[in-house]
Amino acid sequence: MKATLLAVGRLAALGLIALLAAPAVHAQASAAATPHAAASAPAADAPAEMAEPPPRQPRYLLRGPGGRAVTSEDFRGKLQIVTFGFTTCPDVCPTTLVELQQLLRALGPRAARVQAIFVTVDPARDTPQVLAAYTEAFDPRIVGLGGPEALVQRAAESFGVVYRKVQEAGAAPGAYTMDHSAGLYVLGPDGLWLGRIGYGTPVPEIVRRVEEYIDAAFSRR
Ligand SMILES: [Cu+2]
Repeated sequence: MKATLLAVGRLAALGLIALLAAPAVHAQASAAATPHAAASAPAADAPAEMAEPPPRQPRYLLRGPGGRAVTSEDFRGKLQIVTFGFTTCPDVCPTTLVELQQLLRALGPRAARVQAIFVTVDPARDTPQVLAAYTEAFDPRIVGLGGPEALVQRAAESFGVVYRKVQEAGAAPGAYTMDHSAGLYVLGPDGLWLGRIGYGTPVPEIVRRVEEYIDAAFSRR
């Protein structure tokens, strides 16, 4: 075991040396281009990370079941697990909602600590009734929120979520689909941003992360 680790260590060291040596060779070949490449290489990761800066406190005012107004303040004291999508989404949204369903089941009684929220980015078609029927089919504890387009747009911006209508030329007015940011956005019981769980995260990992958030938020109460 130790010998293996040592061997791996040596290999890693050799790899590191090779990496360190490589830019030197480049520097000799093209002195002008290398400082540029060296400067942009570490920075290349940064903009991707910064593309969706986590807002400190996402806020929304939307329409919930029955058309009543629902705001980000209404779930104070609970962890909010929010996802954006639309009910006629062929794959990403149904997958995400099945994950929410499995998360709520796995949490058992601790599910009372969280509020799962599905925000439609297609409020024209996803009326409160359509939304309620959709979310209830996965788990009655998932609340569907929508509302006038302007409010949905503002809510999405608040979370750093982007979406757009995709319609083929010549298609009927109602024949369109939506592109949208996927994943679960987690807010603490104080409404502050806690993190994002990326789309495709295995359910056990989602459960583990949410349990960590619950522990951190409620252990000292
Ligand atoms: Cu979707």
